[in-house]
Amino acid sequence: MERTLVMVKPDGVQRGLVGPVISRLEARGLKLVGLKLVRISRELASRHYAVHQGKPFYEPLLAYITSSPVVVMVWEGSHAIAVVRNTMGVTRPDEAAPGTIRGDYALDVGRNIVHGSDGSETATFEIPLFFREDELIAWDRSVDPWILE
Ligand code: IDP
Ligand code: MG
Repeated sequence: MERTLVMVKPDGVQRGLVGPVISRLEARGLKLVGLKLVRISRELASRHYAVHQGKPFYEPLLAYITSSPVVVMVWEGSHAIAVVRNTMGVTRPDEAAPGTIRGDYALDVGRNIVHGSDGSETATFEIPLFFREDELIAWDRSVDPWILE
C-alpha cells in the first residue's frame, strides 16, 4: 500500500472543485486517510516547493499557493502515487488528456488545480509537512475486497 499527498490548490477551492477532485479519487478506489483545509504560510510553501527554488516560476508559484486556502489530503491504495498522477494529468493543462482533472478543469500551468506527490520519496517528505501521524486514520473499508484482489 502507498500513501500520497494530494492538494486542491487555491484555484480549485475558489472554483468549487474540491468535490469533483475527491469524487474522482474515491471512485477510482483510493481510500482517504487524512483531510484538512489549510492556509499555507510562505514558510511552509517554501519547504513544500524547495525543489523549485531558483526556477523562473518559483516566486509566482509561492504567491499562488499562499493566496487562498487549500485542501490537503492523504490517499492510500496500491500504486496510489502513480494512480493519482495519472488521474491528475500532466503538469501543463494544455497538454493534459481529456478525462484527467487538469485536462477537464484547467487551462494554465500556473493555475492547474491539483498537486500530487511525484514519487515515494516525495510522498514521504510531503505528507509530514501537512499532517501529524495521529491525523492520519487507518480504517477498514467494507468494499475493499471488491476493489483490491
Ligand atoms: P507537478 O505539480 O505536476 O508535479 P512540477 O513540475 O512539480 O509539476 O511543478 C510544480 C508546480 O509549479 C506546477 O504544478 C505548477 O503549478 C507550477 N509550475 C510548474 N512549471 C511552471 C511553469 O513553467 N510556469 C508556471 N508555473 C509552473
Ligand atoms: Mg511536482
